[in-house]
Amino acid sequence: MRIDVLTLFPEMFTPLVSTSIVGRAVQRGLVDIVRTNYRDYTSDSHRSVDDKPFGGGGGMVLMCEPVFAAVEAVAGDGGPEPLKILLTPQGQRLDQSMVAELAGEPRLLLLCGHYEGFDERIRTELADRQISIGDYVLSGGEPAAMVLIDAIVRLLPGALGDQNAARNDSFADGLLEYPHYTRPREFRGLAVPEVLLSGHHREIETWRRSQALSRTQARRPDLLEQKRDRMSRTITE
Ligand code: 6GU
Repeated sequence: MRIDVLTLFPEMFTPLVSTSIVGRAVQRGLVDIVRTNYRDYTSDSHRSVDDKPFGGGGGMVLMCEPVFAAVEAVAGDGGPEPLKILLTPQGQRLDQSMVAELAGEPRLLLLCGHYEGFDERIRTELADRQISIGDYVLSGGEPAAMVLIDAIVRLLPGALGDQNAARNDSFADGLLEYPHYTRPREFRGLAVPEVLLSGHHREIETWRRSQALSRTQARRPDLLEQKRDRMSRTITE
Protein backbone atom coordinates (compact mmCIF):
# COMPACT_ATOMS: atom_id res chain seq x y z
CA MET A 1 0.00 0.00 0.00
CA ARG A 2 1.09 3.54 -0.60
CA ILE A 3 0.10 6.51 1.56
CA ASP A 4 0.91 10.05 0.43
CA VAL A 5 0.72 12.72 3.12
CA LEU A 6 0.45 16.35 2.04
CA THR A 7 1.29 18.75 4.86
CA LEU A 8 3.12 21.93 5.84
CA PHE A 9 4.87 19.95 8.59
CA PRO A 10 6.28 16.73 7.11
CA GLU A 11 8.75 16.42 10.02
CA MET A 12 5.86 15.78 12.41
CA PHE A 13 5.52 12.30 10.87
CA THR A 14 9.10 11.20 11.40
CA PRO A 15 8.56 9.40 14.73
CA LEU A 16 5.43 7.70 13.37
CA VAL A 17 7.11 6.29 10.26
CA SER A 18 10.24 5.18 12.12
CA THR A 19 8.87 3.65 15.34
CA SER A 20 6.94 0.61 16.52
CA ILE A 21 4.34 -1.14 14.33
CA VAL A 22 4.21 1.51 11.59
CA GLY A 23 8.01 1.82 11.52
CA ARG A 24 8.35 -1.94 11.17
CA ALA A 25 5.71 -2.10 8.42
CA VAL A 26 7.63 0.57 6.50
CA GLN A 27 10.88 -1.37 6.98
CA ARG A 28 9.21 -4.54 5.72
CA GLY A 29 7.91 -2.76 2.65
CA LEU A 30 4.24 -3.33 3.57
CA VAL A 31 3.53 0.36 3.21
CA ASP A 32 5.28 3.24 1.52
CA ILE A 33 4.59 6.54 3.30
CA VAL A 34 5.57 9.54 1.18
CA ARG A 35 5.46 13.05 2.60
CA THR A 36 5.07 16.16 0.47
CA ASN A 37 5.21 19.77 1.63
CA TYR A 38 2.67 22.14 0.03
CA ARG A 39 5.34 24.81 0.31
CA ASP A 40 7.35 23.07 -2.40
CA TYR A 41 4.46 23.80 -4.78
CA THR A 42 4.18 27.56 -4.31
CA SER A 43 4.90 29.87 -7.22
CA ASP A 44 5.36 33.29 -5.55
CA SER A 45 8.60 34.61 -4.11
CA HIS A 46 7.30 34.41 -0.52
CA ARG A 47 6.30 30.76 -0.95
CA SER A 48 2.86 31.62 0.46
CA VAL A 49 0.56 28.79 1.40
CA ASP A 50 -2.12 30.74 3.24
CA ASP A 51 -3.93 34.06 3.06
CA LYS A 52 -6.59 36.12 4.86
CA PRO A 53 -10.20 35.03 4.37
CA PHE A 54 -12.37 36.98 1.92
CA GLY A 55 -15.13 38.68 3.89
CA GLY A 56 -12.87 39.25 6.87
CA GLY A 57 -12.71 37.46 10.16
CA GLY A 58 -9.74 36.01 11.96
CA GLY A 59 -7.29 33.34 10.97
CA MET A 60 -5.63 32.31 7.76
CA VAL A 61 -6.91 30.01 5.05
CA LEU A 62 -4.89 27.43 3.13
CA MET A 63 -4.82 28.58 -0.51
CA CYS A 64 -5.94 26.61 -3.55
CA GLU A 65 -2.81 27.13 -5.63
CA PRO A 66 -0.16 25.18 -3.70
CA VAL A 67 -2.63 22.50 -2.62
CA PHE A 68 -3.96 21.81 -6.13
CA ALA A 69 -0.42 21.89 -7.54
CA ALA A 70 0.86 19.45 -4.90
CA VAL A 71 -2.07 17.05 -5.34
CA GLU A 72 -1.79 17.09 -9.12
CA ALA A 73 1.96 16.47 -9.03
CA VAL A 74 1.78 13.69 -6.42
CA ALA A 75 -1.35 11.94 -7.72
CA GLY A 76 -0.13 12.12 -11.31
CA ASP A 77 3.22 10.45 -10.70
CA GLY A 78 2.26 7.24 -12.49
CA GLY A 79 1.21 5.12 -9.50
CA PRO A 80 -2.39 3.97 -8.89
CA GLU A 81 -4.97 6.75 -8.66
CA PRO A 82 -5.12 7.59 -4.93
CA LEU A 83 -8.27 7.99 -2.87
CA LYS A 84 -7.98 11.60 -1.70
CA ILE A 85 -8.93 12.16 1.92
CA LEU A 86 -9.25 15.56 3.57
CA LEU A 87 -8.68 15.54 7.34
CA THR A 88 -11.16 17.96 8.85
CA PRO A 89 -13.34 18.21 11.96
CA GLN A 90 -16.23 18.63 9.48
CA GLY A 91 -15.65 15.15 8.08
CA GLN A 92 -17.32 11.81 8.68
CA ARG A 93 -16.25 10.45 12.04
CA LEU A 94 -13.61 7.71 11.83
CA ASP A 95 -14.47 4.27 13.19
CA GLN A 96 -12.99 0.78 12.87
CA SER A 97 -15.19 -0.24 9.93
CA MET A 98 -14.02 2.82 7.98
CA VAL A 99 -10.41 1.98 8.88
CA ALA A 100 -10.88 -1.58 7.61
CA GLU A 101 -12.38 -0.33 4.36
CA LEU A 102 -9.51 2.14 3.79
CA ALA A 103 -6.93 -0.57 4.54
CA GLY A 104 -8.14 -2.31 1.36
CA GLU A 105 -7.23 0.63 -0.90
CA PRO A 106 -4.05 0.44 -2.98
CA ARG A 107 -3.22 4.09 -2.41
CA LEU A 108 -4.40 6.93 -0.18
CA LEU A 109 -3.56 10.60 -0.34
CA LEU A 110 -4.08 12.47 2.94
CA LEU A 111 -4.55 16.22 2.88
CA CYS A 112 -3.66 17.91 6.17
CA GLY A 113 -4.76 21.48 6.78
CA HIS A 114 -3.57 24.04 9.27
CA TYR A 115 -4.64 27.54 10.23
CA GLU A 116 -8.39 28.24 10.06
CA GLY A 117 -8.93 25.70 7.37
CA PHE A 118 -8.91 25.01 3.65
CA ASP A 119 -10.25 27.14 0.86
CA GLU A 120 -13.68 25.61 0.20
CA ARG A 121 -12.71 24.73 -3.39
CA ILE A 122 -10.14 22.27 -2.05
CA ARG A 123 -12.92 20.53 -0.18
CA THR A 124 -15.31 20.42 -3.11
CA GLU A 125 -12.91 19.78 -6.00
CA LEU A 126 -10.05 17.70 -4.60
CA ALA A 127 -11.38 15.58 -1.76
CA ASP A 128 -13.00 12.20 -2.43
CA ARG A 129 -13.75 11.89 1.29
CA GLN A 130 -13.57 14.04 4.42
CA ILE A 131 -12.69 12.39 7.69
CA SER A 132 -12.66 13.61 11.31
CA ILE A 133 -11.22 11.63 14.21
CA GLY A 134 -13.69 12.93 16.79
CA ASP A 135 -15.68 15.86 18.07
CA TYR A 136 -12.91 18.17 19.25
CA VAL A 137 -10.66 20.63 17.46
CA LEU A 138 -6.99 20.04 16.66
CA SER A 139 -4.60 22.76 15.49
CA GLY A 140 -4.07 20.87 12.27
CA GLY A 141 -4.91 17.69 10.42
CA GLU A 142 -1.49 16.10 11.08
CA PRO A 143 -2.28 14.33 14.37
CA ALA A 144 -5.51 13.07 12.78
CA ALA A 145 -3.58 11.78 9.74
CA MET A 146 -1.20 9.98 12.12
CA VAL A 147 -4.14 8.35 13.90
CA LEU A 148 -5.57 7.24 10.57
CA ILE A 149 -2.22 5.90 9.31
CA ASP A 150 -1.57 3.95 12.50
CA ALA A 151 -5.04 2.41 12.51
CA ILE A 152 -4.78 1.39 8.83
CA VAL A 153 -1.21 0.11 8.82
CA ARG A 154 -1.74 -2.28 11.74
CA LEU A 155 -4.42 -4.03 9.66
CA LEU A 156 -2.10 -4.70 6.71
CA PRO A 157 -1.23 -8.40 6.47
CA GLY A 158 2.12 -9.00 8.19
CA ALA A 159 2.11 -5.74 10.17
CA LEU A 160 1.45 -7.35 13.54
CA GLY A 161 3.60 -10.07 15.02
CA ASP A 162 0.61 -12.09 16.18
CA GLN A 163 -1.76 -12.92 13.32
CA ASN A 164 -4.71 -12.99 15.72
CA ALA A 165 -3.96 -9.71 17.44
CA ALA A 166 -5.97 -7.46 15.12
CA ARG A 167 -8.93 -9.84 15.09
CA ASN A 168 -9.22 -9.67 18.89
CA ASP A 169 -8.88 -5.88 19.08
CA SER A 170 -11.46 -3.69 20.69
CA PHE A 171 -14.07 -2.77 18.04
CA ALA A 172 -12.97 -5.50 15.63
CA ASP A 173 -16.27 -7.26 16.39
CA GLY A 174 -18.05 -4.16 17.66
CA LEU A 175 -17.19 -4.80 21.33
CA LEU A 176 -14.56 -3.50 23.72
CA GLU A 177 -11.77 -5.92 24.43
CA TYR A 178 -11.71 -8.28 27.45
CA PRO A 179 -9.19 -7.68 30.29
CA HIS A 180 -5.62 -8.96 29.94
CA TYR A 181 -3.22 -10.15 32.63
CA THR A 182 0.38 -11.29 32.70
CA ARG A 183 2.85 -12.33 35.43
CA PRO A 184 2.86 -12.18 38.38
CA ARG A 185 -0.26 -14.15 39.39
CA GLU A 186 -0.66 -11.84 42.35
CA PHE A 187 0.45 -8.22 42.49
CA ARG A 188 -0.03 -6.20 45.70
CA GLY A 189 -2.78 -8.52 46.75
CA LEU A 190 -4.54 -8.35 43.37
CA ALA A 191 -4.99 -11.83 41.93
CA VAL A 192 -5.40 -12.80 38.29
CA PRO A 193 -8.86 -14.32 37.65
CA GLU A 194 -8.67 -18.06 38.34
CA VAL A 195 -10.20 -19.11 35.03
CA LEU A 196 -7.21 -17.71 33.09
CA LEU A 197 -4.87 -20.01 35.01
CA SER A 198 -7.07 -23.06 34.51
CA GLY A 199 -5.89 -24.08 31.03
CA HIS A 200 -9.54 -24.68 29.98
CA HIS A 201 -9.60 -22.96 26.60
CA ARG A 202 -13.40 -23.14 26.17
CA GLU A 203 -14.01 -21.67 29.63
CA ILE A 204 -11.45 -18.96 28.98
CA GLU A 205 -13.16 -18.08 25.68
CA THR A 206 -16.56 -17.91 27.43
CA TRP A 207 -15.17 -15.74 30.24
CA ARG A 208 -13.51 -13.35 27.79
CA ARG A 209 -16.66 -13.02 25.71
CA SER A 210 -18.75 -12.33 28.78
CA GLN A 211 -16.24 -9.78 30.05
CA ALA A 212 -16.18 -8.05 26.67
CA LEU A 213 -19.98 -7.87 26.67
CA SER A 214 -20.39 -6.61 30.25
CA ARG A 215 -17.60 -4.09 29.81
CA THR A 216 -19.16 -2.77 26.61
CA GLN A 217 -22.59 -2.59 28.26
CA ALA A 218 -21.12 -0.63 31.19
CA ARG A 219 -18.87 1.76 29.27
CA ARG A 220 -20.16 1.99 25.72
CA PRO A 221 -23.80 0.89 25.51
CA ASP A 222 -23.96 2.77 22.18
CA LEU A 223 -21.69 0.12 20.64
CA LEU A 224 -24.07 -2.67 21.65
CA GLU A 225 -26.94 -0.67 20.21
CA GLN A 226 -25.08 -0.35 16.87
CA LYS A 227 -24.27 -4.05 16.92
CA ARG A 228 -27.95 -4.92 17.47
CA ASP A 229 -28.92 -2.62 14.61
CA ARG A 230 -26.39 -4.26 12.30
CA MET A 231 -27.59 -7.72 13.25
CA SER A 232 -31.27 -6.94 12.73
CA ARG A 233 -30.45 -5.40 9.34
CA THR A 234 -28.57 -8.58 8.39
CA ILE A 235 -31.59 -10.69 9.36
CA THR A 236 -34.16 -8.59 7.44
CA GLU A 237 -31.98 -8.31 4.32
CL1 6GU B 1 -9.25 15.57 10.96
N1 6GU B 1 -8.63 17.96 11.92
C1 6GU B 1 -8.68 18.90 12.87
N2 6GU B 1 -8.06 20.07 12.66
N3 6GU B 1 -9.31 18.75 14.02
C2 6GU B 1 -9.92 17.57 14.21
C3 6GU B 1 -9.91 16.53 13.28
C4 6GU B 1 -9.25 16.77 12.11
N4 6GU B 1 -10.60 15.50 13.75
C5 6GU B 1 -11.02 15.89 14.95
N5 6GU B 1 -10.62 17.14 15.22
